Amino acid sequence: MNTRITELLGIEYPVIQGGMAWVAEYHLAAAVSQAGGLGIIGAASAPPEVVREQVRKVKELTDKPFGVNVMLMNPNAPEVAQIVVEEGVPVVTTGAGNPAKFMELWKNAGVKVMPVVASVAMAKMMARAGADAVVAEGTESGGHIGSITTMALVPQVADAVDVPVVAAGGIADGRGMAAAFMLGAEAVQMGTRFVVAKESIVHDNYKERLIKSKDIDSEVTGRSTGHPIRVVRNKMSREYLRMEQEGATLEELEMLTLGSLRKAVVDGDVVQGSLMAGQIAGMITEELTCEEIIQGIVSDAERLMAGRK
Ligand code: TUI
Repeated sequence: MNTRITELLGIEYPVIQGGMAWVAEYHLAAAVSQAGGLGIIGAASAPPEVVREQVRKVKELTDKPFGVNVMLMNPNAPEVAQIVVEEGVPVVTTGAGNPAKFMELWKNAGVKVMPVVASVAMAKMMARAGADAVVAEGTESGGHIGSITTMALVPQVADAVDVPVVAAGGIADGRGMAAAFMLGAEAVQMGTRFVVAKESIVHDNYKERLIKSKDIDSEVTGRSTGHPIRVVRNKMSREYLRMEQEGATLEELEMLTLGSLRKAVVDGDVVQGSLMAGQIAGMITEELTCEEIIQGIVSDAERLMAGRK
């Protein structure tokens, strides 16, 4: 399973953990990196100094490569971008926007940059701007999503750029990983699978809700606002969709969701909290360690790709 991505990042297995808001903190990132994948701290909307602390804690737990995801809708993104350089973070992924204005800073510092993209146009733009790889994220993913499926997006991105492509969205096992490789990807990024990892600090109520969820329990809120968010359906998502249909203002909708991800992740409020998760949640049936998840997916994918059942 050596690919241009394992070479680029200096990791053992082509498995990357998504930079999920609230979820992707240092315990999870360190466990994924220790297990041979690439663990990622999700900076999301955290204060910049909290991100610095998180980075330092990962370094205490592992000597292996890790990354930080810079969420570009965060007004503090410029400070986070700078901290990444100051702390010598080896890899950056970006989400929910165009990281062009930070490319020079990161490239000059030797940071490997992998923007998350949801379209061919964005992938091309990022490759031209000097990205080392792109993460092509399909609409099956949890959280903030684009509109193209992983099945359609990954091969079109792979055809359009020369840099290696990481597939994300709807992948949680060896079959998904093998399929992604057939589509032209050289690594996979998984988020939802790692939400339910043993080392994930996510509240047990949230993990249990994902384990119980079925394929059709996935819902997208916020399509009308231009910021679609995929979640597992609950009272909160129903209320949001009702308000959206009734023409609520952006402000009213934001009031409803303010702090809702924290409510779900930290407080375990699966009724009023925002249960961000991908469409693959229905396939997750147990809580495993990051090492078990990575070993399982890689050995299953290798076996399938060798043509054995
Ligand atoms: O970023 C994500 N997923 C996220 S971020 C997040 S935190 C959040 N919480 C509430 C509201 C908004 C965000 C939760 N989940 N995935 C990566 C991703 N990036 N998916 C799609 C995109 C994307 C979209 C548009 C990347 C670039 C882009 O370009 C627009 C432009 O600026 O040209």
